[in-house]
Amino acid sequence: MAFKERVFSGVQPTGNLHLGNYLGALVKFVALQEKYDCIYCIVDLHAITVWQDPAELPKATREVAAAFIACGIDAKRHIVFNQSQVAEHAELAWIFNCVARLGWLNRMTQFKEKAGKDRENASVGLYAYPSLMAADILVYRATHVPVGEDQKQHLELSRDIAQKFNNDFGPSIRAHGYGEAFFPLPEPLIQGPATRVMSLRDGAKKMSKSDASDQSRINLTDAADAIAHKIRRAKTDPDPLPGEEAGLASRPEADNLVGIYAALAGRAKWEVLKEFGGAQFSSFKAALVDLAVAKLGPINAEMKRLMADPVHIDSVLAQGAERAQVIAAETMKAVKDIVGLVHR
Ligand code: AQP
Repeated sequence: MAFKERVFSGVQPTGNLHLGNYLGALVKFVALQEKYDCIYCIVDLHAITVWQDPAELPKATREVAAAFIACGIDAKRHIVFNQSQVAEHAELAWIFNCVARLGWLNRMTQFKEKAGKDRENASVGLYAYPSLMAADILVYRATHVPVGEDQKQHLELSRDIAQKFNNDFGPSIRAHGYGEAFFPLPEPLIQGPATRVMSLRDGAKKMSKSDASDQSRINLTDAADAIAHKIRRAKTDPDPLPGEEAGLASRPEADNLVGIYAALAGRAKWEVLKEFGGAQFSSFKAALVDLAVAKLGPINAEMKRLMADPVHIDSVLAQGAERAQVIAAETMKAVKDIVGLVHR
């Protein structure tokens, strides 16, 4: 069965939105608006799988909404909302908890990383996170999901859940006239530059909101002088930049900075190296500061302007939630028919 093409993706309101989120997700979200119907969600139910200060969470939620809009997402043509306003996400996640297998969730590397050594003390929500993510996507029967490299494994699990639901309930899906398969198998959209932006302090670690060192990331809320300071202090090695991409192979920090430059400039890494091959990091970093400030400065200013009017942001989220819920409610009705749950 051919499914209507639709994009879904989410960002957690866990504070410190950074350059990795921008290049790995937001830039792609904006580009996809031209070709697809898009639903972009601030996944606050995911955020609370680890402790969030209730006094900070609303601000972090509005900050992601402001970043979406400031980067160029059109909340009128597409849908922008926060997850907890559409209860169907949690409802479908429960059904998916009953479809997904323990063995599948046991293999998820993000849980292992986030739970760390104190696994017994991690929340059940953190463990079941991938079921909720599958529900986020599939409650809209979305076909394409733009994400960074780190989310690839979760997306594969979403496909496994969709496939198992379609198989387990196949006769019921057909009996209710929903065709051969009810859920599409969502495709990850991971291609493009900067699918994995690394920490400025350690080229082996991804840039992350939860890194204890603020120097490890460029936040979208950083002012120009903070951006300059962080790039100048970014870890590098003593050699000049190579003239060709192969020369970056065992130099993760250099590779990361060249990758960031290329992604911000909309150029390929080899083109950047053609220009900067042989240069010292001091002059390359100066050029990177200029480029990063030119690209992120206007976004930062627009986010500030939007954040000054939380009532407006809340109304954008409420309108988005209303439109999202129409689609989600229709899916849940069908899912209840298919599973055999009596409903109104
Ligand atoms: N370093 C990164 N490079 C490229 N893409 C990235 N993404 C995150 N980090 C990088 C992508 O950003 C989107 C939103 O991510 P998220 O907020 O939902 O969760 P996350 O992946 O857990 O982000 P963080 O920064 O790593 O948060 P913490 O530290 O809380 O775990 C996703 O599409 C993600 O791929």
